[in-house]
Amino acid sequence: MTDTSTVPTPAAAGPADQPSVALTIAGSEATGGAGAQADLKTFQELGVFGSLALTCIVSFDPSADWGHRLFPVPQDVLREQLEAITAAHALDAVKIGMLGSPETIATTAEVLTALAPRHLVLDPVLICKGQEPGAALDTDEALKAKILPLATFVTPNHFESLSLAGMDEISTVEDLEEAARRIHETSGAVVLAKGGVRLAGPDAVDVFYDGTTLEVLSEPKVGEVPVAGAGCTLAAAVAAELAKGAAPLEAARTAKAFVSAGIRRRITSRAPFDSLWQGGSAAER
Ligand code: PXL
Repeated sequence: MTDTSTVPTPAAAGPADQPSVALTIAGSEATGGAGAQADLKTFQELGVFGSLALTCIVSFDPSADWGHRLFPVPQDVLREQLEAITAAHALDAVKIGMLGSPETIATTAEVLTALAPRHLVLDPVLICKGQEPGAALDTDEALKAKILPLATFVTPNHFESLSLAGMDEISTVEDLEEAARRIHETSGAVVLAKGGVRLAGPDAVDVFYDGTTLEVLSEPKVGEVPVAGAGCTLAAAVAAELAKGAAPLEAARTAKAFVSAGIRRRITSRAPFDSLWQGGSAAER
């Protein structure tokens, strides 16, 4: 028999030792590159306890140019998930990814209005490849009308910035700064507008604007092709950092570095796109 009398008893884990808790309201992307899978992996890597309310299930179609097949989660099932999560946890931050339909947006907006989380990070996923354009337009309008006003932090990509800022072109850093200003003015949220690989030049440039501070965040581009999961991971990393108590600009900087490492360590697959790896940052340490 092993003598355990000399083994110190570990201190009981008290509330002070607990990780911060974040929720993502997002869709599943089955291959694991984007969506809820990316969000939960990001929360875990950044030391935050993650919970998930699933909105839809996306299965790419390998025989149709990897277009999206989207199966929505029924509204009562989404509502039940949110009921369970909010009953169990005091949430330090909420991240919103793909909602996918005006109905899901309405349900989510209703629950979040009542919850009023301190940090609500919105990745305004406007267009999903393979979605019927008419339906996508309705979804975009609903997102702008019902979710954007609730957001405290929003992370639009190039296409989403054009739409949210009402601009025809964003081709320079100055354009992206203008977009960030406009989106802040209409939403009141802190904005991290992503240039990604869409702006010419050697660097992937994002613009942070909180109504006072305007900062251009820059990291060397890793290739010129977008990597799956970068947008989801960036917003999830911002939410994780805010949940831990970081200031918004600090959260944006940490998230950008986390995404850049994940892109450097991306994985290839038989799909025609690479996927960010959330373990990249830890692997480079
Ligand atoms: O990257 C945007 C995104 C978000 N959420 C889900 C997705 C995708 C893109 O494929 O499938 C579920």
